[in-house]
Amino acid sequence: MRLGAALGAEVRGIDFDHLLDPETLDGVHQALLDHQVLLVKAPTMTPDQHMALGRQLGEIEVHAFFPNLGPGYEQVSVLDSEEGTTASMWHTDETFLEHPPMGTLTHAKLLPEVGGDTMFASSTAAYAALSAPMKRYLEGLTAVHDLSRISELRYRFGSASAADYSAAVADERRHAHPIVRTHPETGAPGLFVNPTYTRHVVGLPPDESDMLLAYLYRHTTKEPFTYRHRWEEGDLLIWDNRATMHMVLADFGGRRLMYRVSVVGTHER
Ligand SMILES: O=C(O)CCC(=O)C(=O)O
Repeated sequence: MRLGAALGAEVRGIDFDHLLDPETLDGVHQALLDHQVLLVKAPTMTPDQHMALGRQLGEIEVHAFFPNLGPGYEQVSVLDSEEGTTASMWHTDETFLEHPPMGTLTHAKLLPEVGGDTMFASSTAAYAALSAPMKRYLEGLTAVHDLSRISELRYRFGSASAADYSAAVADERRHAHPIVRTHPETGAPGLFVNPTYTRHVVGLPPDESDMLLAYLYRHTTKEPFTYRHRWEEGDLLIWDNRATMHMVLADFGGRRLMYRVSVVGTHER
């Protein structure tokens, strides 16, 4: 069942007590390519089952900086609003890596009474809607994605020190990616920049780079390219990290606790 016009669909009939049989796995994989964000109702799914499902889609990673469930469960990251971990700015996961994850599976454990929805945007739908001259302009441009951008923003807003920011820059966790990337499986071109990690467009002066990136963010997050997920506890969302951006709406008060597993991406083009 489709959830949004541009992206999002619900998949039913997954039995978490068993590994997916090859036919069901192919179906889930194809649905992910077709719809970019999948909802699976998984109220009883355990962290072991969460990891097992991730492993059926590929190798699962230990996230670069999120805390995790600890020994034996390092690949299950914990996003707990009470620990200050709420990803409330548009991003594609870990794009500062040479090979960002191909997808992420996020499970809602505890939700606030109201709010805390997650927004998704389809970067392939956004690219398709650009004018031909803009598509030509973007061809061949690359942008640097840098983990230290988070510290820079925190520094600007007063929640990180200059020393923290400098240390993050010195860490050199960055990578340049084409602004338009071809999806390795569907062949669809998509915009591949995001305000959390993308620092600048290579070869452009700062004001041109800022202007271009600001335009691309505004364009990609236009309503027709988005899907808003209103979570229920036990929801599992699987997103294609090669074709989407997402952000949590920080419009909630109570605790919001999510477990997440990311699948390593190795087939970028
Ligand atoms: O908590 C969510 O809904 C999304 C989490 C997120 O942004 C992430 O896992 O990268």
